[in-house]
Amino acid sequence: MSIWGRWRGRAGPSRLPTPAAERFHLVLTYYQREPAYSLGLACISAYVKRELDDVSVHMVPLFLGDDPDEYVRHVTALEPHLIAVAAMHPTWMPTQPYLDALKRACPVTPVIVGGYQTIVSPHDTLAYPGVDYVCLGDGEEPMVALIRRLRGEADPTLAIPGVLERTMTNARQDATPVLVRDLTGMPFPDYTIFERDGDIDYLSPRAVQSRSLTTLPVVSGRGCPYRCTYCANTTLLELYGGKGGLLRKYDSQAFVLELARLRDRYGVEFFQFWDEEFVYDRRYTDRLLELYRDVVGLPFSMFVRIEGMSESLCKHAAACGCHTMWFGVESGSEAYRRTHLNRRMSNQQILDATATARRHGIKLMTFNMVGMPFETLDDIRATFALTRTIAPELNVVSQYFPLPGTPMYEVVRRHGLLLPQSEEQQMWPLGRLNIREHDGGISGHDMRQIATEIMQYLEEHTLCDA
Ligand code: B12
Repeated sequence: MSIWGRWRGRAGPSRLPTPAAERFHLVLTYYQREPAYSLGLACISAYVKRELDDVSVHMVPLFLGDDPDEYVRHVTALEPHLIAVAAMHPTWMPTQPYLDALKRACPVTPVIVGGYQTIVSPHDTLAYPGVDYVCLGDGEEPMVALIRRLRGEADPTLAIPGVLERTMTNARQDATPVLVRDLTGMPFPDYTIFERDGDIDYLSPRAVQSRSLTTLPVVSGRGCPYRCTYCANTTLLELYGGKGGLLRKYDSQAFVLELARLRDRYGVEFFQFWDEEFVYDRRYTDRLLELYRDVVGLPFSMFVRIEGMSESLCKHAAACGCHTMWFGVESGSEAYRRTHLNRRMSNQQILDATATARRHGIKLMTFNMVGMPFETLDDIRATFALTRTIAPELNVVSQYFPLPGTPMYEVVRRHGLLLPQSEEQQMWPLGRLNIREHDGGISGHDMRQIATEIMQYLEEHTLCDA
């Protein structure tokens, strides 16, 4: 009796592999406006490959404007036994037409969706035709359990922890999200799934560092201790029972050796640390940076909060190769930040921190949001006055987008400012409000006006390395 057999034919929608094929084909896919890594899927791939034999993992990214038929041809050619979709709230709607096309082409191939969309809105996602399973938290263990189930190695009548499934009655579902509590036992993300002819340079995320450098995003851990009202991290803090549960780190020694391996494997010339907040644990970060300097020795960038940009941190980071610090300003109005964003730093603190970084030769990339609820034209003018003073090498401006599960989403919903979501919204240019016009907020007309000025500023003031 082959390993596949005991529960053959009783599972939900599935296309069990014939004994001859034996290998289980897992297709990972995610929608992005422009080419970008999905570290979430890379972590899942690494764990599935470590825990299960006979599984082939294929990545089929989906980009804005991709032809659905071409995409379906690409996916079906891989003869998937399971299709795993990563989705954020803003990318879920644009993903749907491709899911529809997939389901028309291979109706019995099961589809699981995971990521922030399902962490925040699991039932809405499961209700979408063509979705068979949704993952409620971290995906590593649930994916292994689901593959075992689909291969007939687990009792299909038993619920899979952390997974909701369409064909199972709610009563029997185990809706407890499975959370990776300790990263030190987990494999590092599997970047091979992004390779094209053994190369990954085509995905190098551009920022302030030179466009010619092979750049790789990495994370030394997961989680952020802060509760900014517009960010999904607040949802994660609830999910993990506070920062004690959410903040996790890889073993620093093992992590640095992994970076050295990736450097040599892919000819990496620059690392971007994509940890939401890289320095909240100074003892860990200081040790990691020393090891990094001695073992890896490449320039890098990091996400950091203003409060973390102290003299000692900037001095140490610069000495270890820090090229750029990325941080959120979001709004230049102290009052708006304090009242609406739960961000209490003063403008003077922001200016002192950026001066400290500059003194140590560190470049700056800042993030602003515009079009937020109860944000006035004067507030946005204050944002750009402060940005001009900071004069970052690169300033990224996003049009505020209400994210379900965040405190600010509740404010928008409570005040009746939600707009019906549309696929096109993804493509809306900066300057088009993603919420209804309202008293005390900027008008649509003024938003378009100031957006033109912002784009002009960005054109004239973006100073990326040649
Ligand atoms: C790195 C990052 C990016 C990167 C890469 C995004 C990507 N493809 O993953 C870039 C810079 C491209 C990016 C862009 C954007 N981002 Co971003 N980003 C992040 C960040 C900082 C870290 C995400 C990460 O890699 N975590 C580490 C990995 C290992 O964890 P993970 O992704 O959570 O994956 C685990 C689970 O979620 C789950 N899982 C994930 N995918 C799947 C799939 C399946 C099938 C399963 C079963 C499980 C599963 O298992 C994984 C392993 O345990 C988060 C902040 C945060 N708090 O996480 C914001 C975050 C994800 N981004 C967010 C947003 C809104 C965006 C933008 C829309 C912003 C904008 N307006 O442009 C754009 C979207 C771009 C686009 N549409 O193309 C939001 C999403 C919120 C939401 N409710 O959807 C977050 C949470 C930040 C926030 N402000 O709230 N982002």
